[in-house]
Amino acid sequence: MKDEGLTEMAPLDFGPGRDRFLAEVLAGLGKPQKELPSKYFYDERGADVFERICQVEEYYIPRVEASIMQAHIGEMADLIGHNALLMEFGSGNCEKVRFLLDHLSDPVAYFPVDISREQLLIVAEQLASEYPELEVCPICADYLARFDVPEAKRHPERRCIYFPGSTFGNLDPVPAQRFLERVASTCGQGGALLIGVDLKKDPVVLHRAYNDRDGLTAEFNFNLLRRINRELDCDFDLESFRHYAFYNPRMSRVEMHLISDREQAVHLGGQTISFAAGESIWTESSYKYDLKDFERMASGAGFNVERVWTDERQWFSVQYLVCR
Ligand code: AVI
Repeated sequence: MKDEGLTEMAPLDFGPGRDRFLAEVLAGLGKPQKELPSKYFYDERGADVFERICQVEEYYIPRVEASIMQAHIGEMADLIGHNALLMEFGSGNCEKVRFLLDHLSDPVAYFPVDISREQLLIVAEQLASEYPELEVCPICADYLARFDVPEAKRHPERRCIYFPGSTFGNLDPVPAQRFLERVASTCGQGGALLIGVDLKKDPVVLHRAYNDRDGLTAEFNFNLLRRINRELDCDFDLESFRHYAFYNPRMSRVEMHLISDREQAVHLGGQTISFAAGESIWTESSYKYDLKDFERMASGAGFNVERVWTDERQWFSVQYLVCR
């Protein structure tokens, strides 16, 4: 629901339309191991369920990351410096960036980038009214795809890209490496990346985090099928799939799947897609890193890891990378 009194704000729109959504879903379901792109979780309902996941006790990421931010925000703001242009990838409800903005010295602009058009517009309008001195320019885009970054009205001292929440972990290794290279070219020499990176830990903790008692992660997973049914005229029977998430230690990732309970077929874009009983659709991976592996990747993309902050248990890290 839009807040009254806020002016209508037009995003720069590079977001995928229905045709691309359909093409990507068909391509994923046509593979021997069926898969769906996790970026499509975040329609309005998916974004809302994800916000609720962030409040459950088992899903430690937001809580631990917030504690690291609170403990070290002064140092982070000093490193980012005066007059920065802040861009956020996967800005969601923009909750986290407020804390950062409140501590930065006269940031020139904030560019939130998100694929969820509805949520992006609402929160960008709210932020613009809360920070009247700040240029807020929402960009609707899949941040893995190429898109043009506009110039800020005021000249920034540096571009800093903020990528919290371990969303980086949702990228497979090759796209993850390419993503870091793209970020390095977007922020330019001397520019920075402030990134949340989830770390390897006890698999039991990970299992609980992606199998919460309230069933919110399952609901989040199912919402992808619900969205495909609604937006692409498909006929998935949600009752006949099960949420299945587990930690794969060999690949250092949590895998999320939807398992078909029975042999069945669904119809999409004029095609019939068959499922065997027990067959899975792989919907998401969440990679967990150790500090050395991540540093190697960052360095290969042209970044120096300047600072790493972690919590006492070393469950999560926030890292400040500078582009060489
Ligand atoms: C957004 N991303 C970092 C979350 C994660 O932990 O991979 C998405 C999520 N999937 C299930 N729960 C949360």
